[in-house]
Amino acid sequence: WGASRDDDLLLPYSRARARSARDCSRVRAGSLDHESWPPTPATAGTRGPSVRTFVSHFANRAVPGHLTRVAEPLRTFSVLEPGGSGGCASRRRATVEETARAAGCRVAQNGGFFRMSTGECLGNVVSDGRRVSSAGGLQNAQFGIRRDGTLVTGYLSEEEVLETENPFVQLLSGVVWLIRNGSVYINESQATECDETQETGSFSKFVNVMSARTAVGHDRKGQLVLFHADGQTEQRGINLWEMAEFLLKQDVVNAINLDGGGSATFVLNGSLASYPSDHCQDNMWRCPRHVSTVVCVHEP
Ligand code: M6P
Repeated sequence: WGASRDDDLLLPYSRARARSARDCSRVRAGSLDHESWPPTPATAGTRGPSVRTFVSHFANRAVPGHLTRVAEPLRTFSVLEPGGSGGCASRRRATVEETARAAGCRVAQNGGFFRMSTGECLGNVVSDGRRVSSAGGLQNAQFGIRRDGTLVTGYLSEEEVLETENPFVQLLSGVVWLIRNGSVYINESQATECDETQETGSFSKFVNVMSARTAVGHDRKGQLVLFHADGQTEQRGINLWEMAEFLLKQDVVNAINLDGGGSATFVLNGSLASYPSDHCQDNMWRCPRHVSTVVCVHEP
């Protein structure tokens, strides 16, 4: 997006100011709407991630995917830069397999949005305590973990992202806060989020089109939840409403939509375990896209 956007800052942010649809101004200071879920004490015998493979029906279409729950996300969940540390600064793009193998992830999926043309990481990225990309207060759905294990979902001003008392140790940005406090929050997201972070088309198309999808959130037990569904934009897969309904049935309380389409990739123990829709150079085959950040579940 254009650099001139930086000039129309809301300083200081005033809640009284009506926000227009597709508001892509940046909010530096103050407090934006988000939900905080207190850390759940580790239970004895908690093991690694539980991965469920599904083929579920969405309006009579059979769609395959995975649902992963992580009991101790503070110790076992990381947001990774593409190809490892320094990847955002150098606008690197890597397959999820490359990034996940190097980091020893048991489960990994593609994460945040990026500029397809430049590889630029979009939005906030805090990876193992290092802040490597900034949304600058752009209103898009965020998901993060604070140092004490608090799970945070929703909108954050720049000031809130930089807070030092209980800082974010992991943070990434999506587009559309799918579920807020147990209710679908798509209409509200569509009215208030910046849609320049996605390149699928109009905001309405982005929400409603059938495609491969991924999401991150947490359930009522405080477990981190990763969702992935295979698809192909306009041909196979699910829309954001269907993903949100599925997650609600899985007891998910807060969740945000991450990058989908040809970027949607699920990797289990370093190997591709999804059917990506991106085409290889030879159009007959499908290849996992070189993407930006990765969400990774690893050993403590
Ligand atoms: C490009 C190619 C295709 C891909 C299409 C849609 O044309 O990369 O292989 O299928 O984009 O990609 P997406 O679903 O991510 O928008």
